[in-house]
Amino acid sequence: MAKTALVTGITGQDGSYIAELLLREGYRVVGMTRRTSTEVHERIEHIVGDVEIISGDLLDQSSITSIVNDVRPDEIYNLAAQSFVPASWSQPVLTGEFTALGVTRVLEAIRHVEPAIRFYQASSSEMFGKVQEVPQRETTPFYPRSPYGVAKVYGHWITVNYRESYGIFACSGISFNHESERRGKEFVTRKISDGVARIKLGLAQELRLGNLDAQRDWGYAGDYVRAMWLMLQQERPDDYVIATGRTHSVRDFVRTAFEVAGLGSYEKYVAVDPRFVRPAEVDMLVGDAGKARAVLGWEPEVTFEQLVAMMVTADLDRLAAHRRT
Ligand code: NAP
Ligand code: F7E
Repeated sequence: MAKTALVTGITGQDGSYIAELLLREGYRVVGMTRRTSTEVHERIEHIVGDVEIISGDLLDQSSITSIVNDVRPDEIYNLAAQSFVPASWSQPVLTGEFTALGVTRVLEAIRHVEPAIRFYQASSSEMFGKVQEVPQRETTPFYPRSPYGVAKVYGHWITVNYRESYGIFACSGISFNHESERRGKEFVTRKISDGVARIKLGLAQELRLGNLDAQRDWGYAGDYVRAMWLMLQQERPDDYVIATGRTHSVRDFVRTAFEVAGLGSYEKYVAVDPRFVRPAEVDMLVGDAGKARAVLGWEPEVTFEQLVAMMVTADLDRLAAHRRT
């Protein structure tokens, strides 16, 4: 019999990729979405006929419990969150409600409805924040630097706690930044690929950014969702770092993106704008995914250079097509 998976955050970047993977694996895929006055599900438009969409909200325990009760999933991928770090300073309480307590609500639904359901929690390298060790691995102590990072630390430990308290098959995937042409335009990589494409097509003259010296371990979202799925196929639940093991600065990303577009040096187009500088920064992240490699057999396939090229090309194609219509 086909397995059933419930995906919270199916309309987000990762939700769309995991839904595609699960459909390929023959799953019945159910996505939880929150009610909005306009139904824009851009990232899953191409598979909307193949997945079931149910309305529910991470803020609302009863909606989550009834969805779990009705759907009876074998696996739950908890990808929904307030995921934009700067918004966590302007909306810290809401971020805690979604990104921290939302995890407990899903785990409570599992505990009450069917404790055999397998659970994936989307934890984050933002938990390492002011890093205590280089590279960061599963045992590296956390030192979050934003309300988002703090909320994710809670989500991580409540996942571990429900595994240890109730024997739930609950896994925490500590993912480092992963990107794609479906990344939200407020995140730096997509802001750069979109901005570069606009400059190339004469739709913009400059690109305003914050801290160009921050370093991140950037991978491709399509590779990362494979690791999430693999975690729930193991004999035992555990926590894994998912990363490429290579780090680059925002400046490297900018430079490569301008080169891909054939615009030459970025310096005459990029302005540093203090509005995009954060109250507390995560200066450098680089992960050690040795455990995922050894236990899950997981390897990232897309390199940094391929990722930048993929994103810039996609934005150039999209904007050029839009201009023709
Ligand atoms: P994303 O594109 O921002 O998607 C977030 C999803 O959460 C959207 O589908 C959003 O729905 C949904 N959501 C937000 N609040 C909700 C609520 N109250 N109830 C129900 N759904 C809600 O994020 P992503 O990049 O795909 O990331 C997926 C998960 O991985 C997140 O938990 C993120 O924090 C975590 N993570 C991401 C990265 C990364 O680099 N991408 C790295 C580590 C961890 P709407 O469409 O309605 O807004
Ligand atoms: O920033 C710097 C900024 O917003 C990356 C989320 O998916 O990954 C993501 O969080 C870096 C930071 O991602 C701009 O200061 C410079 O150092 O793309 P970002 P993030 O904050 O690392 C983690 C793993 C998650 O879990 C999160 O959910 O880029 N930066 N100039 C800028 N950042 C933005 N957004 N905009 C700028 O103009």
